[in-house]
Amino acid sequence: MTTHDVEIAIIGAGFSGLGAAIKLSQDGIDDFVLFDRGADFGGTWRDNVYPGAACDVPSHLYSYSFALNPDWSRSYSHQPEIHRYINDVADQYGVRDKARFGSDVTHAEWDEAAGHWRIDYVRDGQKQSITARTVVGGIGPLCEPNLPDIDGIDSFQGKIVHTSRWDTDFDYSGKNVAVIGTGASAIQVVPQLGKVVNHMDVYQRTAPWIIPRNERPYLGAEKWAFKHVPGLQSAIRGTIYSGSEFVAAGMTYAPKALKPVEFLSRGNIFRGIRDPELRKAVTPKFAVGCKRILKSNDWYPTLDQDNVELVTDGIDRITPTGVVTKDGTARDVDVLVVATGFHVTDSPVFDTIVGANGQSLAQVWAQDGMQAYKGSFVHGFPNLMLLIGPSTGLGHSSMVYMIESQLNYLIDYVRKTHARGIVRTDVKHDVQDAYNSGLQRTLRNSVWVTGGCASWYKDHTGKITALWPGFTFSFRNATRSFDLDAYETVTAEQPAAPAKESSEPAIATV
Ligand code: N01
Repeated sequence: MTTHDVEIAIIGAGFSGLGAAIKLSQDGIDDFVLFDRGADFGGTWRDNVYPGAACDVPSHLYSYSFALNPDWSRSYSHQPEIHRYINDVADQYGVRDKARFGSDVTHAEWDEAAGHWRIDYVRDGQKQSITARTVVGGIGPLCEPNLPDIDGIDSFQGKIVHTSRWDTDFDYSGKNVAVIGTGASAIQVVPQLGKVVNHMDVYQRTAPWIIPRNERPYLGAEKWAFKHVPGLQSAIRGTIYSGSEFVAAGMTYAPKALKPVEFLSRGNIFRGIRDPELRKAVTPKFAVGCKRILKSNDWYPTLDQDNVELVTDGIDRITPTGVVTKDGTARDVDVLVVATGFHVTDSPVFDTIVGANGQSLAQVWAQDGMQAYKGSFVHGFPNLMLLIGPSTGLGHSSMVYMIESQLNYLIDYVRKTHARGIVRTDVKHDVQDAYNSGLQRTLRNSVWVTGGCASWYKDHTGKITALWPGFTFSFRNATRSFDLDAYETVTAEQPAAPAKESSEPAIATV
């Protein structure tokens, strides 16, 4: 009989880790802890505090189905409100005392002899360890900042800041600033900086497609209705969800159907920029949808401001005082804002999770790329379930929907393994391979493969392994129940105490 300190250890207190904690406690599982290096719940919505940080999925869809929020103040929520919402939900469901904040998990390794995971973490400068039968990885793909490998970047003597590690104490007003990157983070921070800085150079490597953002504050009457009219919020949510699924179909099966999105974006450029040369410079050269479609009303007008210069010549190197482009032009600045995204398919976290044969996720994925079964389980890593793992990302809809789908799978995994006394679960290699081959077949004609762009959706093999192709309700169906047949299982000699088993999914709504 093996022992362990806790039944389940959750790593990460963002939307996915918190969702796991809530669903486990609702299902009567109390023997779990949740680790996070931060000070409260929120994950990426706690860490990304740059000015203008906001969600580009409408508020009513970007929330848990089991904790709808009638108090959203705007049609698209901004970071402080989402961060507050996540913490309110944690309190509402009484799971805050399960969290060990300020705990940086440095290593997690499966101990075959003991039949559990050993998790090492640092808290208050002290190294500590805990063992758990199951690990739930709610680490999130957008947590490890990607610092660009640009010659001389370490020599820069001014202020350097990554968007996801924003220094809120620093005064940016009146400064000369360079921003590297024109992705989702940059298009939000640049318009805010443009209001206060003396001058700003925006270094664009690839122009993104950007459509208008129909954001507005909700009227008092609307908020009253969200609260008091039964079903209204769910109906709005369902409408937004269904509209997004059409975009999914276009991206996956018929990229030409996305032409109207391109027209919207071209209109956005035309309205926002007067100079024909600048219009040309910001017009993308790849198929719309291949990279994330961005939403902004103030990005183009900001680039058109007199104190802003769009630089497209390509960065050659960074010097102690500024940036030199490939044409030899040097532009000195006080501040370097690095808006260059995250390590998604090459996260350093992958080095720290070690499976049954002593190999880390990074080592296992080095060969054939980032792969899991249903974005959740990886062969050779028993009793480890990833939330928002490989092939679960979206370019068009709410990740919270995908997370809730995986929470169904998690709860059914826990119920079935407990009911049968199963102590070790490892997805079959051939099942995982077949699943991923199927995904790659679905992706063949998608815009992400045919659209002519480089994106963080691809891993080092060139395959799209960060995205879920197709409709999200297919993923919901695939994760509705835990398919034990896909797994090699080991049962304890003494079956564990029976837990309730049900054919009903834990959550089922949009
Ligand atoms: O990062 P990105 P992000 N030299 O990887 C450029 C989510 N998010 O932080 O396109 C010069 O998209 C790079 O250029 P290129 C959302 O899922 C959501 O902006 O590779 N430039 C690109 O322009 C999003 O997709 C919200 O040629 C370099 C930029 O840096 C994800 O987070 C808000 C470079 C990186 O763009 C990441 O967004 C914010 C180099 N060496 C973020 N390296 C919502 O609204 C990179 N770049 C929900």
